[in-house]
Amino acid sequence: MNEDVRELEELASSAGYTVIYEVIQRRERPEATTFIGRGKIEEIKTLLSIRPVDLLLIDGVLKPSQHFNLENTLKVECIDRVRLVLNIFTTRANDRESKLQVERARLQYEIPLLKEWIHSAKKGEHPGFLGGGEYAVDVYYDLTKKRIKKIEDELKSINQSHVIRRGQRQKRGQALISLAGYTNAGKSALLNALTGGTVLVENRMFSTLSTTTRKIKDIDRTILITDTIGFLDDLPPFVIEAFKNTIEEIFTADLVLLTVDSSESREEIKRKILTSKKILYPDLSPERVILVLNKIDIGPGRHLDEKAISEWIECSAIVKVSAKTGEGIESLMDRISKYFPPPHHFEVDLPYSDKSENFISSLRAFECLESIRYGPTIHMQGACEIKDLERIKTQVATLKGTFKLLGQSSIDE
Ligand SMILES: Nc1nc2c(ncn2[C@@H]2O[C@H](COP(=O)(O)OP(=O)(O)OP(=O)(O)O)[C@@H](O)[C@H]2O)c(=O)[nH]1
Ligand SMILES: [Mg+2]
Repeated sequence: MNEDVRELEELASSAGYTVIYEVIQRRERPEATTFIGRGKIEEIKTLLSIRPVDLLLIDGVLKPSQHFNLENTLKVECIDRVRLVLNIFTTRANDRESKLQVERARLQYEIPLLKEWIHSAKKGEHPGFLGGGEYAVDVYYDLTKKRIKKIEDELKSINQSHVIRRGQRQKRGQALISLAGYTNAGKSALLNALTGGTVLVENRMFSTLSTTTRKIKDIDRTILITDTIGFLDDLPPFVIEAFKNTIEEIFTADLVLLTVDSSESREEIKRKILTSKKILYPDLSPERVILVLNKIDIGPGRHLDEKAISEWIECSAIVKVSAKTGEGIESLMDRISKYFPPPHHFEVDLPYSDKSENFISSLRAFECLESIRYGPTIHMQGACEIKDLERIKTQVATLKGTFKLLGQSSIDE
């Protein structure tokens, strides 16, 4: 297999296509009108006459005019990298939100192509869309624009429910981790290893399109983890934009596990890390990222020099694991626990006063209050992060109350 087109072959097989033959062209930049140079076009024509194929896959992103000219010249359907990915997405979308996201991306992909059709139909270079002439393309173009608008409205309203859910999660003090990384890195396998779950894991690209959230096991605090769509090189911004709802889950998480397949060559690892970096940074700060080198049970991952990796990407930690064998999962759990220290539980008794009531309101506002009982004193139980402990203790002392840290020796103020 030629290394240069390996990824295209993987994408093709993920889309269910069988590759019959490969043609490699080496040139500085694509040919302006047909993407492929004239000589290669003749070579492909000959190949096609000997062994016709259903599709010609192009490892690149065609401009609408190149697409149009290439199909016209070769008389075979041409699919570029973006279209191929969109075809895979279409077969994988299985819930309302991902179906809408994929449809939006497909329509946005088609818009410039439609413009090209309109342009050439007007110049009389083309009989017109589906034989319906220039008018039919115009109508289809308008319908496409309207449909995109409708999809965007529906996606916005679905996103509202995500925003509400995130708000509720924060109120409950639940932390959220999201998995991010190149497609097929093992994100879903890692979710299963950390949660004991059984989400779909497959040796195919883009198995996961929609998000799934599960609770991390064996940690003394509710930490949720969300699986997300994988990344790929060379995807135009509109494809990433189409999956805005899903990608937003990554940016709003408290911590991101950036997962990398470390079983590949050093160059591939670097390329995939840099692609992920381009999508995630600078909207995500490196302190919120743990780089997880997965698949250390195969390939050179366990021997990778962390110093070299930190030259490619800044992050808060690098952990080597195998989601398959479980190796390193415990140290990843330790890292996660350190990142989210369990809340500190305390008991407070306060005398009755207006100032005490104000203090109780502030505890409520910060979601630190777990229970309250009005007796001879106001007796409360609560929990907070370590950073808030000192402030609460000082306020209780000012109010002439008593403060006791539960699970530790009592501290009377
Ligand atoms: N040897 C080995 N294989 C792994 C490991 N983790 C995942 N895999 C395999 O890698 C392939 C991809 O795993 P997934 O978990 O589906 O990857 P993903 O990142 O969720 O992929 P997409 O959802 O398609 O973006 C599957 O064949 C897994 O069995 C690992 O630690 N070691
Ligand atoms: Mg997956």
